[in-house]
Amino acid sequence: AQKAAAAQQHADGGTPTLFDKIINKQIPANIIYEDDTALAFRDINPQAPVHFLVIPKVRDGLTQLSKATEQQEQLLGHLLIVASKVAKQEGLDQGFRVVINDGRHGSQSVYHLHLHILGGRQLGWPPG
Ligand code: DGP
Repeated sequence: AQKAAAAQQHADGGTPTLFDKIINKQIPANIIYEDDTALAFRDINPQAPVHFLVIPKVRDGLTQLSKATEQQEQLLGHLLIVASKVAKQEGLDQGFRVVINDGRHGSQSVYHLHLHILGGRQLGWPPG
C-alpha cells in the first residue's frame, strides 16, 4: 500500500521523487536530523567532507524555490534554521555553504525543494 501511495501523483500535481521514499523510510538514507516538518540526510554523492540535504517533509508544491509562495515563508525560514542547527551538530564551526539549485540552469536534478549544506574544507568561489 505504501508503494502504491508513493507511485501516486502528489496533491500538488507533481510526480513523486525519490525523496518521498526517503521521507517514508522506503529507501535507506543516513538521516541526521528530523522534526515534524523537516528532514536532513547525507548526500549520496558528497562534494565536501560534510554534505547533507535539508528538505521539507511535505512538498506541497515546493518542487523548487521559484515555486515558493508567501504561505511557505515560515517553512522556508525553518529549513534555514535546521540547516544552521545541523551544521553546528556536524561540527562545521569554521563555516559552511548553503546552496539551492533551481531549475535547469541551476542544475537541479530532484524536484523536491532541498538545501545543500557543504563544509569541512575550504570551498572555492565562484561555483562552476
Ligand atoms: P540537485 O542537483 O540540487 O537536485 O541535488 C540532488 C542531490 O540529491 C544530489 O546532490 C544527489 C542527491 N541524491 C540523489 N539521490 C539520492 C539518494 O537516493 N539518496 C541520497 N542520500 N541523496 C541522493
